[in-house]
Amino acid sequence: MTDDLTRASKALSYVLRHRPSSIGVELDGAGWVGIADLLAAFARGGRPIPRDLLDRVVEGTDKRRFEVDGDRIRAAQGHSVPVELGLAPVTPPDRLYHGTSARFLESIRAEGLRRGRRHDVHLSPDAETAHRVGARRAGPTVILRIDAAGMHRAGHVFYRAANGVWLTAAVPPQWIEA
Ligand code: HQG
Repeated sequence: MTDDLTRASKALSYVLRHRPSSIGVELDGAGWVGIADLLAAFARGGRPIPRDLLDRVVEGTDKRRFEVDGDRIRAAQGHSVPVELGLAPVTPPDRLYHGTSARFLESIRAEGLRRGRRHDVHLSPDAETAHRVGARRAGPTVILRIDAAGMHRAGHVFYRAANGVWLTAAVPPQWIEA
């Protein structure tokens, strides 16, 4: 990504996931805000995002972090503010993956995967994606294989965000295979 795209993507992530109040906008209960209102608020705050740059952020990144519906936008997932994305529970594939740093392993083996400040634990549909997620962290990357079918049979609920990320509330240690 170019610097402009990266900067705009980070600014949009911050506002749409974590701190809408930082530029004085409000999200609705499902995380949506009007695009015109959002861009006006960025401009008022002295960090304007041109509309064509917003469009390139929405369409141009492989992560598909944002969803546009008509004249409104929301983050596809990753919120720390309370939103109800309205995703339907879905049967997961048999295996899902979680990429992380080796330095977290001991704690993860003891406690399972915890959602931290996000709404859910994020899981990847394939090992390559999980590797990319884990490589954001310092230290050697490890890929954990999750028995999603077993979890689902045991009553754990899974959702798939619009960008293909799998979400579930927590992964207790017994479902982590590797
Ligand atoms: C770790 C990015 C110790 C967990 C990515 C992770 C993804 C534990 C970190 C999305 C733990 C949380 C999500 C435990 C979990 N003990 N460490 N019990 N349980 N952890 O960023 O999954 O750029 O909140 O392994 O591509 O890394 O935001 O979650 O390392 O899709 O669009 O605690 O974020 O996308 O880190 O990443 P995060 P994540 P975006």
